[in-house]
Amino acid sequence: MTMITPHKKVKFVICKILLSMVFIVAISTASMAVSAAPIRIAATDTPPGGAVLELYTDELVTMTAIPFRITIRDAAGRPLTGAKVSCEMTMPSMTMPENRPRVTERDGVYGGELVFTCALGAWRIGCLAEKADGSRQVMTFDIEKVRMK
Ligand SMILES: [Cu+2]
Repeated sequence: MTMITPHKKVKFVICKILLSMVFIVAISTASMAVSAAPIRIAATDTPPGGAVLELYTDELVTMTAIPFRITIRDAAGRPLTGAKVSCEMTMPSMTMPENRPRVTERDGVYGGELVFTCALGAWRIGCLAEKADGSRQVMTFDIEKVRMK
């Protein structure tokens, strides 16, 4: 018959405390990665708060996949869900190759990854949200500059 001596018991408890501390650190690190403040850009052609583009990066640099999310509100201020959203990235000052990031919806938030391919001027991200009932909402996000990586 084996007995847990008091000494072994203390070691076991310390081990459990250490393990839970590791878990807490791991969890807070993970949530920090998600909640790091994104770069937020409001659409220039919707009422205030109508559409916001969030870019999850510390700095806008070229040739880097940058996760993004777009939150859209309808005319009544409710989150627009169930729309098909498409986006096209252009540069107002020059002709660029087609650049259309894939956009998918998750819980009423539209997102994906985009890549800026040039640092020689401003970018414009034009998006269109289309509902099955035929309603459409155009959103334009202007980005002043992107740094060359
Ligand atoms: Cu360019």
